[in-house]
Amino acid sequence: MLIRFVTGNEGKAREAQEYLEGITAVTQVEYDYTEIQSDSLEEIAARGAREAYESLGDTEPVLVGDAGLFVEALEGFPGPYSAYVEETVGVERLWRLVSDEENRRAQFRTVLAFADAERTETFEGSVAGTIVAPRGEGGFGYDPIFEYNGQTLAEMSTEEKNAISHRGRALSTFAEWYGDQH
Ligand code: ITT
Repeated sequence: MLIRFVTGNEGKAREAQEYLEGITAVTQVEYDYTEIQSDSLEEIAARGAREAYESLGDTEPVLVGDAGLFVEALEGFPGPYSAYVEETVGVERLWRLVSDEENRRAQFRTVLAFADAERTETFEGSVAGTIVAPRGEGGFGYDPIFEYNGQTLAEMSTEEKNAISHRGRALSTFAEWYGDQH
């Protein structure tokens, strides 16, 4: 059995393999699927997975992931636009925008979409935290401004971050479902 993980990032395919050990093999495939404009990660990932499955030749199932940071006071912004906002607005300016707000709660969310010949299914993982002034040198993206239990994700070791990771939680939920099917 084999699942094709659609990503430009080899590390993500390796991480998926760790969660699916003993259930299925995972290979990385690069495919530039259409990212539809939507405020729903589920819809973006599901459409991407369906398109990838049909374009790559309908053999092994595919898995597509989409993630983002959802700030409560900003109605979920930057959400699905997180990569674009990181490149344009930047993390420091996003912090300044949120610093004026009383409610600084935010969630990181990952949605994984699975597609095969019969179905498209989505699986979610999330972690709740608080937006703070940037601290820490580790991690990537919004990690320096996302605080969980008194530490920003950029102040945590890789092991500490992985233990609470939204991506890891989505992968566990998927692995449990996929394991039950086989
Ligand atoms: P793919 O090749 O897998 O599509 P991507 O860069 O589109 O990678 P994601 O969908 O996983 O990445 O995440 C979108 C953006 O959300 C990413 O560029 C970061 O800005 C942010 N992000 C996601 N997960 C994060 C995390 O754990 N810590 C900090 N920022 C994160």
